[in-house]
Amino acid sequence: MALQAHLGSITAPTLSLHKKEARWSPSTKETVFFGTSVSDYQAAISDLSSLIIISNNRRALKRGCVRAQTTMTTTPAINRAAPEGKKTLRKGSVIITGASSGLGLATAKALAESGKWHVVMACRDFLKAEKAARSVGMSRENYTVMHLDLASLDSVRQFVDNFKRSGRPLDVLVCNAAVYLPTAKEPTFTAEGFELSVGTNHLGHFLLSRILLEDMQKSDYPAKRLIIVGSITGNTNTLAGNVPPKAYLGDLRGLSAGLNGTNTSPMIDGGDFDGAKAYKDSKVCNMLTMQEFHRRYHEETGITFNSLYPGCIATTGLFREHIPLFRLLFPPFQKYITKGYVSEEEAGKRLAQVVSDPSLSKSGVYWSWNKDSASFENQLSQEASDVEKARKVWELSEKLVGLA
Ligand code: LMG
Ligand code: NDP
Ligand code: PMR
Repeated sequence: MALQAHLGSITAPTLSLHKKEARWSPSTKETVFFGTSVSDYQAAISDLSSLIIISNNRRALKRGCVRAQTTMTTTPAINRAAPEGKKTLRKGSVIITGASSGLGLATAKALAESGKWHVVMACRDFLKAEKAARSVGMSRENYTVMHLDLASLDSVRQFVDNFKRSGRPLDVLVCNAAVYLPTAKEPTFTAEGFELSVGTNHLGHFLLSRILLEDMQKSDYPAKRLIIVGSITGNTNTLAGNVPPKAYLGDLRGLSAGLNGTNTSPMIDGGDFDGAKAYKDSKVCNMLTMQEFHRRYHEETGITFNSLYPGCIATTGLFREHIPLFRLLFPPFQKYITKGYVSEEEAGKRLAQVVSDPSLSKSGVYWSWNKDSASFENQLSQEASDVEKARKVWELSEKLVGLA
C-alpha cells in the first residue's frame, strides 16, 4: 500500500528508551502539574513540544517553529481533495466511539448542535446510545447510531463493513471509548483474549483506526482528523500521573506475549494485574499511537493526528466500577482541591474543538486547556513521547490485531 511510506527514519536523538527517564522528578523544569499552566510557562511548553514535533517532521523543519494556535495549514492533501474554489459545502461526517455517555455524548451533542456535522455514534449498546442522543436533544438528521464493541475485533471489522456500506464519507474519527477497572482483583478479557482495558481502549481502537484510514484518505473534506483521547494520568510528568499505580510499559514483554493472562502476564510490562495501571498504560498506548500515526502518515495523507486531555470530568461513567466512597468524594476533590474538574459539557466543547476548529489543525499535538479554557500544546511524559517505544507498540499491536 502506498501509505506504507513513513518518516520513521527521522527520529529525535533526544528521545530514546531509558527506563529511568520515565520517572517523575519534582525538580524537573518540564513538570506540568495540573494539566494547565501559567501563560509564560505555557509558551515554553508550546515551543518545546513544537521542537519535538519538528524534529520528526521534515516539512515542518523547513518551515520553522510555529505556534499551532495561530497557524492555519493548507496541506497538499487538502489541495488534492478540495481544489481552490471547490470548497466542500456538505456537512462533516464524524465517527465517535463510546458516544453513549460522558465525553463522547457531550461531544456528539456539541457537534450535532453546530449544524455542521453528522455524528456516527459507534456504541456497544444501541438502545442506550439512542436514548442518550434523545435525552440531550440531538435531532434525528444529525446522528446515526451504529453498533461497535471494541472488545471484539470481529465487531470492529463488522462495524467498518457496515460503515462502508452506509456510503457515508469519513472525515473525522474520534477514538473516545474506554473502560476503567480499578477495583478488579482478577483480569478480564476481550473476545480475542486480551486484557480488557488495553484490549478495548488501545487494541480495538488501533484496529479500527488502521482500517478506517483508507476511508478518511478518500474523503474530499478539507480538514481530515484522527483523534485519540489521551489523559493526564498516563503522563508521569504531572502530579496526577504520579498517583500510584503509575503508567509504565517497561520493555513491552507482556504486550509482546499477547496479554492473555494464562501463560503470560495480562499487563504490558509483564507485571501482576492491576486494573488502574492497565487503564493508564492503555492511555500511554493511545498517545504513542497518535504520534506514530503522525510520523507514518501525516505528510503523505495530510490527515491531522491529535490527542488530548480534556480535563478531569469527574462525573462520568468512567468511574462506575470504583467504590461508592470514591465516586462521592472524587468530584468535590477535583472541583475544590485540585481545581482540575471540568463539566461534561465543557469537556465536550473542547473535544468538539479538536474535531472542527481550524486553529487546531496542527498534527502530532497533545492538546490541553488552561483555566480559561484556552487550548495549548501540552508536553507528554518521556515514556508517552518515546519514539522507539511508539514504533514497538505499533508493530506488536499490528501482530495482535492481525494486521501483520
Ligand atoms: C489506587 O490507590 C490503587 O493502588 C489501585 O490499585 C487502584 O485501586 C486505584 O483508583 C484506583 O487506586 C489509590 C490511592 C493511592 O489513593 C487513594 O486511595 C486516595 C483516594 C483519593 C480519592 C480522592 C478523594 C479525596 C478525598 C478528599 C476529600 C475531598 C473532599 C472535598 C471537599 C471539598 C470541600 C470544599 O493514592 C496515593 O497513594 C496518593 C497518595 C496518598 C494521599 C492520600 C491522601 C488522602 C487524600 C486527601 C486529599 C488531600 C489532597 C492533597 C492534595 C494537594 C493538592 C495540591
Ligand atoms: P464514560 O464511561 O462516560 O464513557 C465511555 C464510553 O465508552 C461509554 O460510552 C461506553 O459505552 C464506551 N465503551 C466502553 N467499552 C466499550 C466497548 N467495548 N465498545 C464500545 N464502546 C465502549 O467515560 P468518559 O466519558 O469519562 O471517557 C471517555 C474518554 O475520556 C475515555 O477515553 C477516557 O479515558 C477519557 N478521559 C476521561 C477523563 C475523565 O476524567 N472522565 C479524563 C481524561 C480522559 P457504554 O455507555 O455502553 O458503557
Ligand atoms: Mg487524580 C493535581 C491534580 C490532579 C488531577 C488533574 C487529577 C486528575 N488528579 C489529581 C491529583 C490527585 N489525584 C491526587 C493528589 C490524588 C491523591 C489523593 C489523586 C487520586 C486519584 C485517584 C485515586 N486521582 C484519580 C484516581 C482515580 O481513580 C482516577 C484515575 O486514575 O483513573 C485512571 C483519577 C484521576 N485523577 C485525575 C483524572 C483525570 C483522573 C481520571 C483518570 C483518567 O480519566 O485518565
